[in-house]
Amino acid sequence: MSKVFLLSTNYTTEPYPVYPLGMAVIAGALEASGHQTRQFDFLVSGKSCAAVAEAVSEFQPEVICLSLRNIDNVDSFARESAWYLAQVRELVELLGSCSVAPIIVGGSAFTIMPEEILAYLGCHYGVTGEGEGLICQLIDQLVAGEQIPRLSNGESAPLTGTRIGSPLYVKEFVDFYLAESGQINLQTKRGCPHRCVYCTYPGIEGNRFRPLEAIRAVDEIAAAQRDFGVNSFFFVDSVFNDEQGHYLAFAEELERRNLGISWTGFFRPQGIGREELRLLKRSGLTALELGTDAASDATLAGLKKDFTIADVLAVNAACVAEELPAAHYIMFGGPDETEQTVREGLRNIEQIEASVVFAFSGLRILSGTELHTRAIADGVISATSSLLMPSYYFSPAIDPQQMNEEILQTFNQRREWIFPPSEGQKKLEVMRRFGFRGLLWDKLVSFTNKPQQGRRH
Ligand code: B12
Ligand code: SF4
Repeated sequence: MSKVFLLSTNYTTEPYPVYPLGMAVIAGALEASGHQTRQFDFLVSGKSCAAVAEAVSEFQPEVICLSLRNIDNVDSFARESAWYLAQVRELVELLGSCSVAPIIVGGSAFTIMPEEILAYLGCHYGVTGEGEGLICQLIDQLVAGEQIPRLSNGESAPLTGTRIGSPLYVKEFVDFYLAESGQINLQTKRGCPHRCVYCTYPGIEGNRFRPLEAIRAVDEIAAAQRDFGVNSFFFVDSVFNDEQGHYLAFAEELERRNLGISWTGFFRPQGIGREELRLLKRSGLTALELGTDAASDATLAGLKKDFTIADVLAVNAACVAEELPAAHYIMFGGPDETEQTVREGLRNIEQIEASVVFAFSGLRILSGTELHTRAIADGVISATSSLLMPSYYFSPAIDPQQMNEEILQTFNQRREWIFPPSEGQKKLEVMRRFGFRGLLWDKLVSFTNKPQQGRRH
């Protein structure tokens, strides 16, 4: 048995604070294999370096595990102002000053650019991908004085079913996130088989859907409800509505158990009709976040989305009919965007009824994606450019400034259309000050004026 200190380095509160689920899963695996853990959440501590130092000095760990969730906030207007790694490097230096324990870093952000991040942060070791299987073995080896590789892949074969770890929640953290965000998070499946050009998710989680057994997933929800009083969840699956229909089996089990919880998640806007939505609603679904991603058929094809605007409008109509608030996330300026597709896209958005639309300008280029290759081919960046600091892809066929002005002109006309992203953040902060908690964007949707929703104010 070894003493392992786990630190969640994430401190951003955009769009709201999110429970450090990656750290919780790693802690769960370590405890299950007999290690003694202490979890520390930098955000919950009030971003206090003194508290980190005190906790490490008091716990005297043999190994330190760092969980790295975000690099930056993927907003081209923010760029370096929302880059989180400098603060994390300071934390690594601090840990080195108060402990001799080796530091292992992992997490979704780490997995995107492991070599560069490991070098920048100055940690001893790094683990990419799913960490709960390998970490226990690595720690045993380290504590036994054996050599381990500087960088390891979490799993040679993706974990399935019962091998996917369960989170070990900490009461103090749950209370903090419930008070700040009104919900905590859970995962019902991993992976995504789609190949959208900009997306890192299949690289982080693998390109196959790997669901938890429905009974086990609902057991975890029931345990969080029983042990911590959680009644509202975000299911963090890359895509909740898998084509195989595991999500429906999960919803049926959730409905059968009648726990009275509410939940939301990320959906792909294709192939969900009113019947599916009715089942999901009975199981507690209160709102959908839709990965619409582009606003015209040409730019959807440019992102390799494999669905069309007609699919998006059909899913949206089903949401409106079932009175389920939906938010569409749409990025302008991606591959094959032209002045014409921007205008066409804005006209298409006007057809999306009774929903929130979050628009983004440019796409963050991340390692291992097809967009990275395309950005080099289109001359947006060079093959040797580092992606550690944010770089954004803008189609060479558009003028980004002119595009932003056009989006702004259209988006200014509706309070539920949000651009630039910082406007959304401001709206959420006002609502938070008024005591609202949860997703918050769903409060911007109204179903009472349905006939007017295609029109401008
Ligand atoms: C769901 C999700 C959201 C939801 C979260 C809802 C909620 N209540 O939790 C929402 C929409 C709110 C959101 C917001 C944001 N997100 Co987000 N999100 C995700 C997503 C899809 C899943 C994250 C998750 O919880 N996974 C489940 C847990 C269990 O997995 P995990 O944390 O990766 O941990 C595993 C491994 O990484 C590893 N591991 C983790 N820690 C450690 C530590 C050690 C030592 C080891 C060995 C291993 C290890 O083992 C764990 C178990 O296998 C990921 C993409 C993805 N598929 O990973 C993006 C992702 C994490 N998000 C990202 C970003 C940028 C953001 C935002 C900054 C965007 C914004 N401007 O709003 C915010 C920040 C939110 C915040 N406050 O931190 C990026 C981060 C990378 C980057 N580009 O910087 C990702 C990777 C997506 C992307 N664009 O590439 N997000
Ligand atoms: S954007 Fe969504 S559907 Fe496409 S690869 Fe990423 S997670 Fe899968």
